[in-house]
Amino acid sequence: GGRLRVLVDMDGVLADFEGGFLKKFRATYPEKPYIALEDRRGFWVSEQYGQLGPELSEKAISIWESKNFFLDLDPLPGAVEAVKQMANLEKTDLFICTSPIKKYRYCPNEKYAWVEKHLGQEFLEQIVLTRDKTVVSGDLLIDDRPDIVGAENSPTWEHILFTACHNKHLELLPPRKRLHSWTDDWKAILDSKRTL
Ligand code: BVP
Ligand code: MG
Repeated sequence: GGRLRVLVDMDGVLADFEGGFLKKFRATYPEKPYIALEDRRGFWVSEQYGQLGPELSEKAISIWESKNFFLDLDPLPGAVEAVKQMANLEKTDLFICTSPIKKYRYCPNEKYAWVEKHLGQEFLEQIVLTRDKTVVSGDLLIDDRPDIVGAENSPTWEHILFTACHNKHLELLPPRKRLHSWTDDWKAILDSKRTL
């Protein structure tokens, strides 16, 4: 068989976007209501905060548009170790495939800085920044967003839904699969895509 190409998302898969958001939202707006991670539903934080109060969508957005938001995100448990292991597997090419926000002052730069800080300089070669993951080719895409669509109607990858607070209640239609966390058997998912 040839090489297996695995695309791994960053926010919600390697970096704790939801936890980092909630921590900074509460510190910045201590008087405002917030949504506990247990109560998160739907991919868009901004939409659920908008339902809480009319000004809360904008306030939520201001958090991830701020300097150091993306850089300060903690790695999710086991993520750094898993990605390093994956990158070292034989016949495996790992790419970090991540969508920056459109407010580009800090986010793209900080995503590179985060990868260098937590994974090492050699992983800067593996970064793919795109707002449309369907045009990136790969065998697998590990991503916490349930609905990944774009210009390409038939992406080459199989999407593995990485479990997050906002998607854990969704029931997936077969044959869709989940990776429940980085302690789940990601090697078996990779091996299931390898050819003889
Ligand atoms: O850059 C992150 C934050 C942004 O979407 C990107 C998710 O990237 P992937 O993990 O899919 O690669 N983002 C933006 C909003 C609202 C914008 Br208005 C949001 O509610 N949640 C969110 O993650
Ligand atoms: Mg994500």
